[in-house]
Amino acid sequence: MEAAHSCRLKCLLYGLLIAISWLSLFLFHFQFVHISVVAHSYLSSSHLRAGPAALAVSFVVSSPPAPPEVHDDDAEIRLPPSQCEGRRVYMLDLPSEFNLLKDCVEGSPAFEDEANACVVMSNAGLGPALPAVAGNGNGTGGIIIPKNGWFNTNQHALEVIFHNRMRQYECLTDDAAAATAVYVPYYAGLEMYRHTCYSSAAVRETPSAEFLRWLSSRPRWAALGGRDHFMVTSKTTWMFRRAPSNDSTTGCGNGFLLRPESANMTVLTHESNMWARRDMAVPYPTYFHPSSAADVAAWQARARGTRRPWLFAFAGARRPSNGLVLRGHVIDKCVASPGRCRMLDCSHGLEGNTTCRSPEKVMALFTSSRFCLQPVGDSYMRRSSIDAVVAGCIPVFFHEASTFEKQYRWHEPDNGGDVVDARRPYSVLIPRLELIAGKVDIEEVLSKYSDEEVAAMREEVVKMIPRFMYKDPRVRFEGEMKDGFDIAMEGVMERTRRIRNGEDLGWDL
Ligand SMILES: *[C@@H]1O[C@H](CO)[C@@H](O)[C@H](O)[C@H]1NC(C)=O
Ligand SMILES: *[C@@H]1O[C@H](CO)[C@@H](O)[C@H](O)[C@H]1NC(C)=O
Ligand SMILES: *[C@@H]1O[C@H](CO)[C@@H](O)[C@H](O)[C@H]1NC(C)=O
Ligand SMILES: CC(=O)N[C@H]1CO[C@H](CO)[C@@H](O)[C@@H]1O
Repeated sequence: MEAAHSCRLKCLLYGLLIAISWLSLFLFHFQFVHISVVAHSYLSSSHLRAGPAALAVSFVVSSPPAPPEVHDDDAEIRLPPSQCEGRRVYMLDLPSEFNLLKDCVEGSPAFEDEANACVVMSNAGLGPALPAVAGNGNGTGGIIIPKNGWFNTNQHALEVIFHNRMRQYECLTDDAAAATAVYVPYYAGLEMYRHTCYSSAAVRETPSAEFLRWLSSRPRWAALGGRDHFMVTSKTTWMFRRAPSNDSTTGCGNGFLLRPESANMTVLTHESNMWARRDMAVPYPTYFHPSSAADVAAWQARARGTRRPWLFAFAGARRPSNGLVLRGHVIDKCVASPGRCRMLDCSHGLEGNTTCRSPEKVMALFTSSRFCLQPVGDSYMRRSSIDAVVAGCIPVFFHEASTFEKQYRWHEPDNGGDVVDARRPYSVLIPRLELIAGKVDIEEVLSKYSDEEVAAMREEVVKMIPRFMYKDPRVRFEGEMKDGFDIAMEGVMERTRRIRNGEDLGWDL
């Protein structure tokens, strides 16, 4: 990790520069949006000690994550042929040069450093298991982290978790021709970690471009030009939309989603561009990965019953950028209401302060608050919104593009539509411009909800928990319950069936 240390200061400075250059790169006519390398909800909410820049380095120094401990011996989990009609998936076998986890072997030096990607992606992508924690954040007992099913999961781990779930998918087939869809287990997000920024276009573009060239030369691709292929990337859409022709070394990300091969595939990301979609967003992984429906029900009961002394809460950092005055505003409001708002201030959290990387602290705060504020950060959607759902804390959004209706269209329980009210049954939308202009006040808006209304909204949130979490991919789940993976697969299969029927599907389904 020597390189990580020497890089730290430089990387921070570069980070600032890049944040600024991204602003100009992606200055949409619609809205400001600040997209930086640091696509982290709590600045460095993950347990990557030295922050995202160091993760990039750790991928270079000692390479990526373990081929998951899941085995594929599960004839018994396969459904009878009739139930797999129209749902069969062929999982591509990638040559080892495209396996980004191939050097992560348990016992290797890569496993010694807690901040290393191999550890981050351990337990089939769930990360290290969390020990049970008692207390409810307000010193009155209860449980913050139950003893089963909780992990320090990195927010960029979904491509690994998803791959492991696919290994257990009940309608896998070895017969490529018989498959409705083809799953491409390539980790485009992990690949990007190795050179997110600072490097030339060639360095950033070449690996994934080579992968796509290989992929589109497979015999199975030819049938539909890849339009029955799907893959998962653990990043926002913005990181994959850099013009591939741009050889500047100052930018970040790559042009993965702009390539013709990706344009044909169904690509899942964590945030799509609601004004010009090329992909489908699916929820970030949170810390809860249960192995039975009973675990989920027990946690839901806990989320319903917990005492919530705080009216609202916020976990995050101030941002230096002028574009993010909203952040500062939200923090000021919270600080100004000490009896009603509580926050995890991550402003000093980039180096050496673990406050914001602690799942215990985040869950303690969110399970003792009624509303959880989710102002725009590096991009519109924050992993924190998913943590809020799991904690039974009603999310408060400040921009339409942050809402589940606009982002998680498959997972959102009502399947959205295009109408966004100022008041939803399970979330609150406070338009940021009115807030910044001083026309509305957060505390005033939230205080107006009666206890009964809050309880009713919270009940909706609690009912959504299964859809917004991912089961433990290493075990066979006990009981019936659809999780984020199951919902995503239903969406992928439905979409692929329609494509195969000749429908010319865009992304605005
Ligand atoms: C994308 O799909 C179209 C329609 O099937 C096909 O003509 C085109 O060649 C495909 N693109 C690639 C890069 O395979
Ligand atoms: C190339 O990228 C840089 C930095 O991201 C940006 O400033 C510049 O405008 C881009 N040029 C083109 C032609 O897109
Ligand atoms: C960590 O951050 C918290 C909250 O901002 C602050 O109170 C604390 O002093 C910081 N600790 C260290 C060691 O920097
Ligand atoms: C330690 C602490 O923050 N205790 C608070 C728990 O909640 C009660 C009632 O809402 C407050 O009065 C305490 O100060």
